[in-house]
Amino acid sequence: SKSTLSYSQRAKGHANPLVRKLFAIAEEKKTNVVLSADLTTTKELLAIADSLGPYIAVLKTHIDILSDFSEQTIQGLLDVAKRHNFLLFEDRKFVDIGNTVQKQYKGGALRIYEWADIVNASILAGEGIIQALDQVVNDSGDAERGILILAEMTSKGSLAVGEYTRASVEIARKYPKSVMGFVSTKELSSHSPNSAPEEDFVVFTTGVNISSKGDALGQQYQTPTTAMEGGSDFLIAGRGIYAAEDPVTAVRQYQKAGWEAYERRIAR
Ligand code: S5P
Repeated sequence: SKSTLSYSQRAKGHANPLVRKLFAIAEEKKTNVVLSADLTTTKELLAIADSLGPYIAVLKTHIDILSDFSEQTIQGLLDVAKRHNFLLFEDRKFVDIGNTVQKQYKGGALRIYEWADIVNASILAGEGIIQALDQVVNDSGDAERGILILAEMTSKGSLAVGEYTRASVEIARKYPKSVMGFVSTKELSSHSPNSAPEEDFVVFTTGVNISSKGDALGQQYQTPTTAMEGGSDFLIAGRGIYAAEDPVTAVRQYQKAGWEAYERRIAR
C-alpha cells in the first residue's frame, strides 16, 4: 500500500528535480488535481487554464486536438502555467519506435519538448521507446522534463493489464532520471522484490469523476476518494470539471475530495 509520507517529505528525498517541483506545487497550492483540458480551440483552452489554474497542480493537454494550434498556443500555455504555478503535461501517448518518437518529441509542428514538462509513452513497442525519450531528456541541458509510462488504461477491454503493466514498472526502474512514474488506476510498484528502498514513482490516475460511472465510448470512472485510497498521487479529471455547469465550483470540489483523501492517508 502507499506510503504515508507527505508530498513535502517525499520531495526531500527525491532524486528527480521535476518531481520535487511537482510535490512543492501540490503542497503549496494544496491540490493534487490535474485538469485534463480537452478543449479544441486555443481561446477556450487558455480561458479554462486561467480560470481553474489556482486550483490545479498540472494542466494536461491534447495539443493535437486544437483546431487553431500556433505559436500563440505555446506562449499562452507557458504564460498561464507560470502565472498560476502549475506544470504542463502533454498527453501524447508516444507509442512508436525510438527513432520516430525522438522526432515527435523534439521536433515536428508541435514542438512538445519545448513547452511540456511531462509527457507519457506506452511500452507496446518495447523498451527502446523509453530509452529514446530518456536520451532526449538527458541531452536537454537544464530543462527539467519527465516521462510517465502509461501502464494501464481506463477504457473498457484495455489490454494494458497483467504482464504488460508489470513490464511497464520494470522498464521504469531502469530510467530513474527521466521516468517519474505512471499513468495507472492505482499504485503499481510498492512492495516489489525489485524495488529499491529509495524508489518513489508518482502515480497519475485518470478516469476520475465524482458524478459519472463512464461514458458511451468505453470510458470507466472511479471517484477521487477511491483513486487516492488505491495509491494515486495525482487525479486527472476532464469532463467532470470543464464540462460542469460551473467549472470553478467543480474543480474546487475535486480539489477538496482529493486533498482530504490525501490527508487521511498521511495521517494513518
Ligand atoms: O487510460 C487512460 C489514460 C488517459 S491519459 N484513460 C484516459 O481517459 N486518459 C485521458 O484522460 C484521456 O485521453 C482524456 O484526456 C482524459 C480523461 O478525460 P475525462 O473527460 O474522461 O475525465
